[in-house]
Amino acid sequence: MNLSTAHRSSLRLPRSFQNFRFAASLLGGLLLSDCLLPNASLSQPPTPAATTPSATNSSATNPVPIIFDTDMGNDCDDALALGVIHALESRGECKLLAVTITKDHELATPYVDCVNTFYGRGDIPIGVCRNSGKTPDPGKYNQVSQIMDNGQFRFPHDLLSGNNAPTAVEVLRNTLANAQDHSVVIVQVGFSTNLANLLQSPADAIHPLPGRQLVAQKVKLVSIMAGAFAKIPNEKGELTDHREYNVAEDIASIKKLVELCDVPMLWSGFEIGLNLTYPHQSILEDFRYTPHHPLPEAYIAYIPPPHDRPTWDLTSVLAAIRPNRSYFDVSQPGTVSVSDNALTTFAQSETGKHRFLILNPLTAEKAREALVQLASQPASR
Ligand SMILES: [Ca+2]
Ligand SMILES: [Ca+2]
Repeated sequence: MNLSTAHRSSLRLPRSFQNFRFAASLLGGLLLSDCLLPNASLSQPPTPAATTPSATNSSATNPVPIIFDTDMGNDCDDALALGVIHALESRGECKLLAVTITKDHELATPYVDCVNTFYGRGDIPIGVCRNSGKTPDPGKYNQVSQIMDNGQFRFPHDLLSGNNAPTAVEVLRNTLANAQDHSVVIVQVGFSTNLANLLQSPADAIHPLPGRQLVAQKVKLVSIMAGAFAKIPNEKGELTDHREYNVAEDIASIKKLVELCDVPMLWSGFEIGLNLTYPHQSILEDFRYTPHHPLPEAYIAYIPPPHDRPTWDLTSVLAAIRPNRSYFDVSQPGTVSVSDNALTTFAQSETGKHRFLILNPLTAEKAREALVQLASQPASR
């Protein structure tokens, strides 16, 4: 696949591949066993998430402060992931401080504001990355924000265009400046453009520290959906190295992120969400508490049921906010490196700040059902 065409929408699985996956599942969970062996040869077994020192602790009295950095509009998992964050905030488990966007199209902002407003949090700051040239197409579902019923927006919002939004770096620096030290979890589920720009930002009137030091002081964990840490079946079912979309779209920026980010990073590779699909029955059945809902309408606009979309971005949210619930296993520590052709490689080391998620067949269904219940949880403050 040409990198320039490695768009999430082009990753819609052909029928032959879906049949392969179905056959594989019948053959005793091939995808969950044989295909999920990490590239890295681990000299020690993976550790359950519950014992991960880089994991954040959450409790009802101490919600995790979170920044969500997303390429909203390129795939519907970003929309579901934002819904999961709101559900967890309603449960007192996190607090969404800001959303920053790496999709360079003006309609991503109004859609995010629609979702935030739907959940009763329409004033959450939203920052954008204008003129980056990263996926400047409108995408398949951000137009949901533009739907009118009887002359009114179906999904109320007051940020009408990303052209009027502050830059992501401004929003990120402001948000971190006002946060407690070593408290913030950044969940990055799109390209690394915004975080690379933040890490390279100079001291300014917002905060006297340059970006790299500001992140080191304020951020506790970066939970990132990017890369691949297992071989991925191609359309013929052959296991291959995978150039993951979020990496391939901005290789220079993810290299900068890896180089300059001094805080722990938890990676959800392509194989996690691929093998933990969101059941389309939930899209059809679980959102009926309201006539219109911005999540299923986005999902259906992206790929209508019956299609079980991978949960890529949702997994990075769940693992970050509920680290002690053993939804996933976690690798030993090490360091991820990114090649010039968008491949990610993990090298285990005791001093490494990176870990990656490992899907455990014994807990995968628990993780899937948690994501379904959270994504479809009725909105409440
Ligand atoms: Ca708003
Ligand atoms: Ca995404």
